[in-house]
Amino acid sequence: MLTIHHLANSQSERIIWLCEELELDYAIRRYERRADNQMAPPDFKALHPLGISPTITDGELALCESGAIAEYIVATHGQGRLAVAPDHPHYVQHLFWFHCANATLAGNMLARMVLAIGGGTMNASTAFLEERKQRILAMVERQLAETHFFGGDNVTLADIMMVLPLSHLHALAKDGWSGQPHTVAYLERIAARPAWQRARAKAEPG
Ligand SMILES: N[C@@H](CCC(=O)N[C@@H](CS)C(=O)NCC(=O)O)C(=O)O
Repeated sequence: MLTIHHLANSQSERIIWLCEELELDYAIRRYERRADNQMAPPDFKALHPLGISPTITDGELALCESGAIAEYIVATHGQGRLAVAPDHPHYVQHLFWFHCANATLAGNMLARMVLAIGGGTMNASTAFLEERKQRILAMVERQLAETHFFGGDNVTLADIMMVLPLSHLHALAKDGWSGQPHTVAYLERIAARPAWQRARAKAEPG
């Protein structure tokens, strides 16, 4: 059976949300983070050589990486729903945001986190990352002024990938993100979706 190995408060929420949007029959196995360093526990690390969340298992298969997992589930369990075909008018837009989410936006946030562990003061590295993040956020805001979702008029895999990093940035924004009104409205639209609400309840019950 398709099983999401869900590390508490982690990116596997994306995959739970995807499975709820697709209304799939699947299982969740939850793991708490290690108290000493907040990493995944040994039984989670044993699932796959990379040992990061999300990890899914499906029969003999164990797979990591949100983007690979999302594409796998849509292709093998979701009859291609939430993917965008090359002949769709929003295909390239969808493709761009699907990849930008992890490759540039989440990568930027991870680099900031690593630099913060090493001291946290503003320097050339953090200035570089900040400038790139601001450019992405300006693009996000322009995109969401034009279309309701990252792949056009409906939720697609691009949203499955983009919502998590944007939600983290929203939570960190001190002024309610007044400079990103369309982005905030987008996150509210997502939060109102029944599939999102079911996913949140399953990911972090109580
Ligand atoms: N690029 C990966 C990133 C996965 C990742 O960094 N997961 C974190 C949680 S959000 C994790 O597993 N941390 C615990 C650990 O490394 O032990 C993806 O999108 O799946």
